[in-house]
Amino acid sequence: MTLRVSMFLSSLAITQWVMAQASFVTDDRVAVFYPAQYDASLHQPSPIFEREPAAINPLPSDWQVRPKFSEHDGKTVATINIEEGTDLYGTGEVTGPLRRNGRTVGLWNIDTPAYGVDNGTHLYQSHPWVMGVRKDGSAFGIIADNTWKQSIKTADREVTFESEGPAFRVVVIERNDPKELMQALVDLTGTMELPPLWSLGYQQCRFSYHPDTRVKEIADTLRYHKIPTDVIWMDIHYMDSYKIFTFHPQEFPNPKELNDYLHQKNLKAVYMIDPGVKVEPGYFVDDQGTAGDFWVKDKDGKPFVGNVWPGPCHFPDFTRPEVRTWWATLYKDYMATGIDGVWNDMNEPSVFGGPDGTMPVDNWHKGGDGVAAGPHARFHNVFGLNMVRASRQGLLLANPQKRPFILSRSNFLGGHRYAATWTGDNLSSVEQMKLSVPMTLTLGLSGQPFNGPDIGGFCESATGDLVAQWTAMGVFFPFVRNHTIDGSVNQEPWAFTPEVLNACRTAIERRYILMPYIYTAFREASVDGMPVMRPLFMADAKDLSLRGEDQAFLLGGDLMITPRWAENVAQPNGGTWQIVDLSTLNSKLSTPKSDKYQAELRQRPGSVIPVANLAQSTTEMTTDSLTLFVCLDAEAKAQGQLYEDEGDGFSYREGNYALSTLKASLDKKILTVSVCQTEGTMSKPERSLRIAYVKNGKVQYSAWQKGNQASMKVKK
Ligand code: NBV
Repeated sequence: MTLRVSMFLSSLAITQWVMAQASFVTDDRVAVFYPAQYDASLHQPSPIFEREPAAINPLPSDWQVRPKFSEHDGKTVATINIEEGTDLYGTGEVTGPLRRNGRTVGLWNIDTPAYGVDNGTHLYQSHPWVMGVRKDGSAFGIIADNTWKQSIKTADREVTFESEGPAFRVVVIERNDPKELMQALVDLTGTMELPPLWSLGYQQCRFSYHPDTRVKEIADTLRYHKIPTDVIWMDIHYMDSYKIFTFHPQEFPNPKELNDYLHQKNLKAVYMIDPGVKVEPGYFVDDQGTAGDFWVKDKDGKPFVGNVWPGPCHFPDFTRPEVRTWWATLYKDYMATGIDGVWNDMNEPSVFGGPDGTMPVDNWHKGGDGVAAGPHARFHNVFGLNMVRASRQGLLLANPQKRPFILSRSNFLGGHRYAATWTGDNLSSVEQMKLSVPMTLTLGLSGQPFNGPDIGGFCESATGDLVAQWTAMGVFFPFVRNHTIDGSVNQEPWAFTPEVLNACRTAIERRYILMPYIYTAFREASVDGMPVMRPLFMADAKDLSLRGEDQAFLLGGDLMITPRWAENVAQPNGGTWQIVDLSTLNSKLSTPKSDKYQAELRQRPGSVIPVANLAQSTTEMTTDSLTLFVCLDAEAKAQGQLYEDEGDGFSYREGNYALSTLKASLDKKILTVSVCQTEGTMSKPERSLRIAYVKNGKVQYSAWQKGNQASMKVKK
């Protein structure tokens, strides 16, 4: 049967479900459970799913993970019993440890500046998703398909979703291991589209670099100090009176000239756009929105007005397709100034002085395209998601040949399809630096692979020591941006001591030389849903000693990163992961032999990691010369992958890419590595290759060799 469940429900009388809970299972081990009082019009079409789970078969009697639905104290509840010894993960953007057993998380997106280590249970975005990994390594995922205000409680034997909204359905996915589970999740929610390569580089930000001469000075200083960088960010001060889609007439009189200046230095420019539109007759965005009647309404049907940076603001009703289309058109002239990417902030939405710092729940949204009109209570948690959906449409309209890059503070499960994210207004403290590891890992396990914290910390002033420590580790996160609040001390790598500057440069250089490997990990995320940054337990889901490790982590599948401050980290079995000393790579690298900040890198036995020569930006990076780091397994073999394409644009969709298998084997002391293109039509010029054979903490290099194969005689 190929009918969608939503069609099923709308065609059958709701009373059919009153007596019994309905459940379906698809033939790919996805079960959908409906409570008796389920009303599809209050939930569907779901923003979570790109592909609605299809109803195919009745639920098998041995299906284990089943919700029980109930109602009490005016709340709708789904309770799911879980097997003893199950480790729980996910639950979205939260502080606290990676292992989520015994936690309560509120799902109601709010602006939470300077959140603390212990109170980050209720932040800027919501992911009604819990991942369970049983003792035997098998995994399941639970989605509460519900945008209304709710909470997740995770006890050792029970997961509870408790909502203030109407009865909601629950989707359960069963898989053999966590990796398969992540794949199954994106099979339903859609994958993140491949981001532009430049967005994987180092990014420099503050609230705010202004005027434009200060931005140029930052660009010049980055290049002067030879800190590889791809992006400089423009925060709210670039605007005229905080009016979105405008530029400050004195401070940013010629954005095109500024952006050209940055581009000449191989830097990209990302600018902020908030959702609040200043109420001001004569301001083109406000005039257009009012003429189109595009605003969110208050309970009396009048355009809602709330205060944000510009003062009183209107808010576009992004639930409406015609509003999204209008919003998209605003980006055309704006992006034509040479803006490369967009930063959507304050989109919980944050409303100064509003209830919970947002809009009243009885504000009204009109919906459309099958989405019924409804109160803000229903659409609050997806305000950010719908905004970035519209922004993405706008970036594509403005530049159809470029991959959109949007960073969003607020979002919802499934919103990774539209935007990357960061973890909002953290603090410049050692605790928060350490916390940024489980936070980033948890967001990755919650379906958002492209995320990271403000490196150095946002609120308050950082010390040089903190910036060096955080950068040394943060360069191995998916999103790498140094950012700080208005009024704090300067936080650029050179703002402290030569030691801090050198440590930051070394760390950032390590990211840039690893870029072919990192880009390959992003490509995997965009195809298979595997997080770019992964918990150690993903190396071996059956090894219970790895389940709680949240200091050390994996970048892709083959590199284990241990921050310098980490203590007693767990080690995966299956052979010794070999220490990789990148300082030996290239005499031009400034990587010092010893430095008290750099993280320890270990390579998985049986892997090949492609490494590029150092470049100052991804624009200058090339894969024509590659060093292949080889760590052999017990059978003296190793394998890896390399993904290459144009780094931007969509020609890869037509096959213009090269996916290669890197294969290594040792035979009679001769180590041979080959690069064999297995997919894609992009032809690579003849390369220069060399092998870096990693063993016992040492690296032996071969000579550079032309072609797709290199070999060397290895010393004992
Ligand atoms: O636009 C200013 C800031 C921004 O720098 C930060 O990253 C956001 O999370 N924004 C919040 C507004 C309020 C900051 C106090």
